[in-house]
Amino acid sequence: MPKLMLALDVLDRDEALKIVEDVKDYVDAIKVGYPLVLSAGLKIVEEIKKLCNKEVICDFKVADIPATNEKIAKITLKYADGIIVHGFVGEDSVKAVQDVAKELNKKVIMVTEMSHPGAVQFMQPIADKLAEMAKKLKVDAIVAPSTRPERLKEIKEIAKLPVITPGVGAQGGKVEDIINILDENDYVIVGRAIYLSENPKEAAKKYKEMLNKG
Ligand code: O7E
Repeated sequence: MPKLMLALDVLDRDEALKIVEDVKDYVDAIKVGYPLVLSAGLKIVEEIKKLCNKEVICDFKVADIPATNEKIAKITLKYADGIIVHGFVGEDSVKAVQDVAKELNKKVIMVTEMSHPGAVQFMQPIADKLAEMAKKLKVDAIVAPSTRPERLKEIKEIAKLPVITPGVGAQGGKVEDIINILDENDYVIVGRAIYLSENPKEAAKKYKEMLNKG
């Protein structure tokens, strides 16, 4: 059964912590990105971890030269359990982050093909190559889309690595369309369908149960 990762893209610290408190029994990991960190500061990661004792991943989709990637990774991984990087910038840029992560025993997760419609324009044509690179570099996991289950399957088969898959819920992806592709090392990311729900706790419970049934 795949795990559930909450994408906590709210803009207010107190709201974020309230949602974490509500859903902590049903989510396995929490992903924070620019919306929350630029609003509340990177220390929000520490606060979330203290509150729920779950893995917290920083989704900064790091995509710079190796020297700059290294700096970003050092600051981020002081707090977070893992960091998300782009692969299209090339092996050296990803390796720079991996070197930092290895020293700190943290995770590096690499994007292959994104979940939004525009990803077919430039990312899809190179996504298989990115999956091969992820395999070669032995990153800890890759990102591939729930909105295109056939691509999720193909990319997972190429990389043979754990997958973190966004697109379920607000972007139209459905648990039943991806559940058979995934295993217990994979994560399904759900954001708005939980945190914008009238009852985030019930929504998280519902997704957790759907993943368990699969
Ligand atoms: O659509 P939602 O609200 O369920 O949120 C999805 C989250 O996953 C959101 O934080 C978005 O930035 C992220 N995401 C995608 O939606 N598509 C992608 O291709 C990649 C990501 C992402 O998180 O990348 C790293 C895992």
